[in-house]
Amino acid sequence: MENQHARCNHPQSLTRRDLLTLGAAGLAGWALAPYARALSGSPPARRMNVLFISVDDLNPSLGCFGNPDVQTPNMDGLAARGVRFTRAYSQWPSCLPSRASFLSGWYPAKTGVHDFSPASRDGALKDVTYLPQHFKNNGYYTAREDKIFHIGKDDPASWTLSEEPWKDPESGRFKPIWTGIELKTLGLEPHVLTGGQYEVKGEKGLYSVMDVEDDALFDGRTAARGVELLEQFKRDGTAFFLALGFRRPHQPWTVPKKYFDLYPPDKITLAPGSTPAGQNEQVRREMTAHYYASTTFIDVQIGKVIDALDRLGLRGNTIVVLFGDQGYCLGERDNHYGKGTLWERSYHVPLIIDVPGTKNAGAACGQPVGLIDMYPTLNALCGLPAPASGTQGDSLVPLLESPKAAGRGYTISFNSEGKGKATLSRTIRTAQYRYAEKSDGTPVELIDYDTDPYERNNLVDDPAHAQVRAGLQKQLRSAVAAQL
Ligand SMILES: [Ca+2]
Repeated sequence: MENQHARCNHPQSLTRRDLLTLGAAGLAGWALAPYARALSGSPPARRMNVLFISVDDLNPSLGCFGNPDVQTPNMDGLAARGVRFTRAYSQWPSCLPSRASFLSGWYPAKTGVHDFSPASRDGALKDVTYLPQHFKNNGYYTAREDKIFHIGKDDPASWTLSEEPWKDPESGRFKPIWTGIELKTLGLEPHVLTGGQYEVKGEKGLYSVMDVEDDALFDGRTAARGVELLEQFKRDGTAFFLALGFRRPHQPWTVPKKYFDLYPPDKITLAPGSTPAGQNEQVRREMTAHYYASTTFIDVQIGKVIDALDRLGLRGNTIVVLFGDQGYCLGERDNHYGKGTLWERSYHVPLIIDVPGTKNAGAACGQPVGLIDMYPTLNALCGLPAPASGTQGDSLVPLLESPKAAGRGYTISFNSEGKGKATLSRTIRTAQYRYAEKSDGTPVELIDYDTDPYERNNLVDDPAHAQVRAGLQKQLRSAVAAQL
């Protein structure tokens, strides 16, 4: 395990006994994995399945990404068997534009999806081949459980099977239900032990401490249904692309009591140097605790699905991809909560790719990558051709094979410049820096993450960094121009 420690950016997370146990078990099992050719550059000897796990608003506050306070043994175990990307970014810091981007393989500048309004085939997306659709076109059984495009937004052409976690008892049909009315729809309001509302800078919402089992809630249902489908795929010998869309830790933070009990607010570590002025420290502690409780709840659901993969003997020919659709701020900068900015914690996401038979189990890759890179990566791993509508990201296979390789060297992301405005601000992230500017070229900020992980010091007008700024500006503008 020494090599794993050497490769890990956050050694404290790998000292945990559960991770070591899982990692050792994974490595021992994999030495004999027969389907290890997916990384070789040639089509795999046997068709690889895909388990595509999307977790709403999941930031990298996970054990395996260096936060020892958060209990995520199942995601840590996945990371111990795969490669985790420690500088992965969404292409937009909110749900639908981010999802439209990674599902189409196009940057938001090309998708035209910049708010919640568009449907899956609006505008430029009319004839796009979405990622699951591409797998379906190539003979895969593609299945969706819950939030992949968005709640109430779907693309029927993408799926063999498309399911919500709730059926209308009168019509017997699936109906998409907003998270805010989950408890009412499921008749679970009497099971709220306690709860509360909060309103802080950037975010408002609520939490509910529940006296129910996991499966009573949508995410528990999604995991259970995922397990059923894996059993069906195994029984029928079906090549599958199974997409599970978990809703939490997106708020409201409604999870069973046992998860809240893991995180007493007075034990929470707040971001070092975060400014306490103007915000109640107790509220900040509680919000962080509730976010962590929701993260652990999801970790347990993911564990159920991954355990099923192992139990059914599907692990050896199933690629597992796990990611957050964008990040989530917990007051680290300017007391801001939620998402919607191009600040680091608003769009930095965990990304773990577990390819059976990899020689790099447990490795960390620190090269900047984007969710947009998932589509060409899965194509390459499964031996599929490029889709007719093309993809704008880059395959991560070279980084999966050599996590210390150079890679593209940057990731670019976009955000709206205001409600109703068509113009987009943009940012470029390298391993060390992030530079952002407005659509008219006005520089906004330059952060050096080697010395300033919490973005306290904007260097955009610092004469000593003028050359760095000019280089990043040129790189950003060239990359943006190439997409249009
Ligand atoms: Ca989201």
